[in-house]
Amino acid sequence: LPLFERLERRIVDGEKTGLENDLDAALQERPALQIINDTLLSGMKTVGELFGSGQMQLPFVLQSAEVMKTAVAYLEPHMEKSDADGKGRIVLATVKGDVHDIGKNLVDIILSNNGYDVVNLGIKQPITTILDAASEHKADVIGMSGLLVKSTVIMKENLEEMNSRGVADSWPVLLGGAALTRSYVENDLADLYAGDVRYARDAFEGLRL
Ligand code: B1M
Repeated sequence: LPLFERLERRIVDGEKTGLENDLDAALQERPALQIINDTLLSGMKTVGELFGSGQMQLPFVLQSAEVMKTAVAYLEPHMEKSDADGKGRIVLATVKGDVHDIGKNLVDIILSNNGYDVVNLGIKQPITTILDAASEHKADVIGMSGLLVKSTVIMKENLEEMNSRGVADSWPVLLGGAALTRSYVENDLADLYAGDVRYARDAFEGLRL
């Protein structure tokens, strides 16, 4: 297969052997971010489709995710970084009950490389931990990621909890993850919290917001 098709295939097949050589070759032709966005994410999309339609079993999805993570970690040092720092601090977490972290970690990389200070709490984080961290680190924004449909319910509960704690003036909220839609966030979630609640379709929209 040609290089970029082969790279995409590596994600789908969960094939790590020779990955770094292919990434080195790809870096000669395209910027790191473009490789992630156009090639690697396209492979993850296929994985999601195969899994969703029952053509791929969970252990293989896990292998694909591992290759994706290895590839992103390998490409990270090659990404463009802005010199500006101290633009603000975000506490970022995948919500309670949800283990998906590839998208969240991409958001971390994109924001960190563009001058934001990111406190990445990891996966399965209850709202109490998120709020404690936001206080402790004097965060400017709270970011929550979730990919499961049930995570959208958790986000709803989290916003209600935040509202009842009266923290709306302290933290605007950025929400993202494949289970969310813009209309769900804007129509069903935003009114639950007196502070600002925004939906980001991808890491770049997160950066812009
Ligand atoms: Co899971 N999984 N998974 N999974 N998995 C999905 C989400 C699913 C849609 C697959 C499917 O059925 N087609 C489905 C959810 C269905 C639903 O809820 N209705 C699903 C399921 C069912 C499950 C399990 C329940 C399976 C099981 O155990 N039977 C289980 C859940 C366990 C749990 O969480 N409690 C599970 C487990 C796993 C693995 C561990 C095997 C693995 C995750 C590994 C990891 O993350 N470390 C995995 C994977 C890889 C997927 C798919 C295939 C790919 C997800 C991914 O990494 N995409 C996924 C299919 C899909 O999403 N369509 C699927 C690439 C990533 C870059 O995209 O995270 O969306 P994403 O991030 C994007 C944007 O959404 C946005 O920016 C990123 C791009 O720039 N974004 C933000 C994300 N967070 C943001 C935050 C922001 C801003 C933007 O600001 C704060």
